[in-house]
Amino acid sequence: MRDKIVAGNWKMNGTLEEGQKLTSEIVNMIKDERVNDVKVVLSPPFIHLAGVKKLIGDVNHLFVAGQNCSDKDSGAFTGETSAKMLASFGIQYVIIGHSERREYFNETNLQLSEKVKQALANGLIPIFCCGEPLDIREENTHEDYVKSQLTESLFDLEAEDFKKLVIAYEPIWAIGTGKTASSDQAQEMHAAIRDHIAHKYGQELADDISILYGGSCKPDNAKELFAKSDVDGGLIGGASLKSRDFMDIIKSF
Ligand code: 3PY
Repeated sequence: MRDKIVAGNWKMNGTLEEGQKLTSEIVNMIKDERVNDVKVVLSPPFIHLAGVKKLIGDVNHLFVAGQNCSDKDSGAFTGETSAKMLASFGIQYVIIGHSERREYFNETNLQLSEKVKQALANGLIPIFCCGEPLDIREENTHEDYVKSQLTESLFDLEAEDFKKLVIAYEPIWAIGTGKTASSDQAQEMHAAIRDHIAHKYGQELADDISILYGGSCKPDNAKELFAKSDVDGGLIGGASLKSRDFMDIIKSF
């Protein structure tokens, strides 16, 4: 049985007060409302991580993720945060390779491979993002594009490491644009990703990997997306900043 996961990517949003308010609201809703078997991950900016972790305490279902980690272990890398530091704060997940990191910070598949290894070596679960830009989708080469992202960043891992990963498929043309991939488009890509993993690591392992959909996932489309057999949850952008919307997405399973 694969984990069902809904992860809120706050991106660079929220003052101290706003971050605390949002976290407290989510904690209270999770305590009060039925959440089935969903793992809920909050991924605030680095500066909020310790505070969010503290507010969450040991509430069931709730986990915390970094939005990034360094590809280096430690040293003179001003502004960077290592996987080891995240782990030392009790953080459980880390988002790696979000398209905004790839586009605005020029992160390459090779560098992301190092980040994944840093995360795994420090006991963090990487949420590895992949996805194609609009021109690649229009050329109809999106499957090959996403498969290469996975091959180049992840396929040198041993099976026992690979099976710890969570994959997030986020078509770039659907991020922050209000456009969502249809549930059929999402299912098609998730199945292709799972198939690609199965070719390398075997069907049994591939069947155990959670693949999340990201890109304008909202309360009104989450149910249809999550109903698809290869969609195991979502990586949620804007809608994760509103506690009611985020909860409604979580409860779409
Ligand atoms: C979005 O839905 O906008 C995201 O980028 C989630 O990571």
